[in-house]
Parts: sequence; structure tokens; C-alpha cells
Amino acid sequence: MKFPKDFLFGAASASYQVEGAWNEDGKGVTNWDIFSKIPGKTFEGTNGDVAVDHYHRYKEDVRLMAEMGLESYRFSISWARIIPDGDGEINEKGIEFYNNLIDECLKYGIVPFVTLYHWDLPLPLEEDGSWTNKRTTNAFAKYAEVCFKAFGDRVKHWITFNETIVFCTLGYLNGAHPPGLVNAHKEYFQATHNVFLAHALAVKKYKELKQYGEIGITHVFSPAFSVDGQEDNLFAANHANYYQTYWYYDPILKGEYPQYVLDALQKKGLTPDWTEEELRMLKDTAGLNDFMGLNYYQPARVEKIQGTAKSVEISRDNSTGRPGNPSFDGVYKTVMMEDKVYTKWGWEISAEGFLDGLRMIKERYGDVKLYITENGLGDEDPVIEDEIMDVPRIKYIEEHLKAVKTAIGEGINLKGYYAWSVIDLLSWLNGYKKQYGFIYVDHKNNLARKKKLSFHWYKHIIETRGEEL
Ligand code: 8VR
Repeated sequence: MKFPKDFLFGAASASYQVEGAWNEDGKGVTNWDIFSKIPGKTFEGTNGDVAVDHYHRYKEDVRLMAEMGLESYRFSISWARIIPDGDGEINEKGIEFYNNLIDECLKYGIVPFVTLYHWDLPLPLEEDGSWTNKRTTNAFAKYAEVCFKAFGDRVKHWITFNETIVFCTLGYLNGAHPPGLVNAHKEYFQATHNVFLAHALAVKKYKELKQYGEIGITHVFSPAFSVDGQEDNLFAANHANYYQTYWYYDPILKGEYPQYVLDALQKKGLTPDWTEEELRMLKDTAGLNDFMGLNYYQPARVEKIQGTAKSVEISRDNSTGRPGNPSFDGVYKTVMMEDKVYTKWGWEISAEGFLDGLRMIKERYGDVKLYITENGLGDEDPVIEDEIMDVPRIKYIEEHLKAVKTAIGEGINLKGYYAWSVIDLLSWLNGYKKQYGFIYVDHKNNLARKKKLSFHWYKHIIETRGEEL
């Protein structure tokens, strides 16, 4: 079987991780411009000031994507390039940059798939309460509208937010992302609600503009499974799915929060401040979502904590996706299992978990249209006689694409696959050591680009529409 004709083979990036040019052409300062420079926050103090210089080299990069046969490029817009202070004046130079990038993609027939928020927030909003302040919510709606009007004639695929769970968990529970708060439970839930509301406002606006494209959100997809058949661990896995998946997916796809979590929040005094009108807004816009984007790297293996949990430990290891953290409420923890396979950063490799998770999504949310908006292998790539032989990455993507194919065969409405990442880029917390790309960037040679083995492999997969998988 070949993948259907309308299925998009793509790859992804994010503004802060690739662009650099952090203070050029009128761009405002962001939360990450500041946070990454606080000693100890990132691996070897790396930051996005230059990143891989995509801002200046986008033409070369898009040409390489075209050579690879890429059908779609998912990238994010840096809010602070468009509206430097968050909710004030528009910066025409910022609009110009993304116009050029979009036009460059279209020149080769590459479909631009645009994320509005991939974690870089204009500093004035960050300093005024970040996502706990509804000022940020309203500012986002305005920023989104500016983007729809500037780019919507050519961009027909929009993602509002990337991985709300990650920037809220790392920002408010374990201090590893800005604003760097630890165990701020109330703020955490408030921030998630304010993001869902911002998403709803943007979706409503997008539909009012009648640009006839599609809009959705991208969430982490990390389905939780019990480590065994024991009752309390099965309970823990279900509990984890409520907090880690349904809390995020339900307000978007069902327009309401899961009652199971609401009841617990009320008991603990953690219910976000919201109005009836806001809740109605979520309800009214749920049906307007065109798709859900899933970023899948690994499932969660869950175990019930007996007794009381240690509080969240703030170490880089625990903040970068390696299992081991207790849940904020001390009910369960994620664990590494002996019979599973892990990457060098401790992320489980499991295409089966992916497929089982997709079935779980179909069961709860029906036929919603899905895109895999990220999936890939973080590795230190082997270099043999000057060639980047990233065979483990090929294996990883191959297995996951097979799972996608099986899912489509089962009637799961999957319309595209975006490998993370198109090019090696800056990892938020792991510097340049952890590579994900099809294109290598030589940091010792003026950031020169070089095709990896996986580049040629993915090109073949796209050409043959995955027939051999
Ligand atoms: C996703 C993020 C993306 C990347 C990839 C890979 C990190 C990284 C944590 O959570 O959307 O920005 O972020 O995962 O892993 O290493 O930078």
C-alpha cells in the first residue's frame, strides 16, 4: 500500500531553535532570550542568539528541503518579530521575513504548516505574569489575527500552540523553562486554561475571516500505560491519562474539562479563575477545530506511588523527558522498564505505544483529523569517513511510519507526518549535542549544511509514497 495522495510527508522546526538573529530587524526580546542566559539553565549555556542561522540561510535550507522532496515544512513564527512588545505596534520587517520564507516554500511547492506559538514569548508579556495573565491571552488573539491577515492568503494550515503541557509543566511545576516556577500548582492550571482560551479566540477569529484553510492545536501525545496488571497501577495509568492527555485534549475537542480532574481541583482549591463566558467560548469553538496535531516521542509507563511522593526534583535529567518524575499530586510516577528500549536521553522507543495510543484517541474523540506534527530520534549521530550515518534515526522513523500506515488502514484519520526535525537545531535544554535532523550543521565550519544518510532515505520514502514500508 502507498500512502494516500493527500497525505503530507513533512518535517518541522521552531523559530527559537533555528532562526538566530535574536536582535535583528526590530525583533523584540523574548522570555527565552533572557532565560537561556541564566547560568545553569541550559546545557553548556547554549542559547538561540545564532542557533543555526536559519534567519539568514532560509533560502539554502528550503532548497535542501525541496531536494529532499519534502511536501510540507512546519515552522513557527516568532511572535516578537511580528509584534516586538507583545501587544503593541507591528514590525513590518518581521512580516517581511515570514513572507519571504513562505514564498520560498511555495516556489518549490512545499506546503507551509505554521505554528503561532512554539514557546518564545515577548518579554513584556512574560514579565507581566506570562500565561497566568489574561493580558497574554488577549495579546495572543491579536497577534494571531495579524498573522492570519498577513499570511493567510498563502498559509492554509495553522497550529495555534505547540505542546501546552510542556511549557506549562516545565514553566510552573519544575522550573526548567521560563518563568521558572516550581510547584506553582494554581498557576499551572491557570496557565493551561488561559492558553486554551487564547486558542479558542484565535480559532473563532480565523473562521470569521473565512480564509478557508484549517486550524488546530498541537499537543504532546504520550499515552500512559500501566507497568503491569495490578489494580493500583492500572488506576495510576488512567489517572495519568486524565491529567496529561484528557485535560489538554478535552477542552479543545469536546469543549469542556474532564469532570474527574475538575472535582479534584475543586477539593484542592486549584480551580482556575474563569468566567461562564470563557467556558462557553470553549464549548462554542470546539466544533470549529479542523484537526489535532500530535507530537509523539514516547509513551508513559506509570506506577502508583505508595505512601507520599518526594517533591519534584529539579534536575536537567528530570526536565528533559526522561521518566522518573512523580506527578504533581504524588499519585503516580513514570518509570523506566527493563524490557524497553531507550534513547541516549532516556526516552523510550516504542512504535507499539504509538499505535495503541492512536487507537485510544479514536476511541475517545472519534474521527477527528490528525497530523503527526513531530516524531523523531534525538541522537549523537555516528560519523564514518566524513559521512553522517544516522541509521538509528532511519530505523526509528521507519518503525513509526509503519505504525502510521497501520493506523490509516484501521480507519484512523491521519493526514500527515512531520519528522522532528528537518535540520539539526538547538535543543531547549540539551544544546546541540542532541541531534534530530535530516540535515547536519557543522558548528566547527561556519554552520555549513550537509546531508545525512537519512536525508536520502526520507527522499526515497516520499518518492515512493512509503510503498515499501
Ligand atoms: C518537543 C518540542 C521540540 C523539541 C522536541 C525534541 C526537545 C529538545 C525537548 O517537545 O516541541 O521543540 O524539544 O520535542 O525535544 O530537545 O529541544
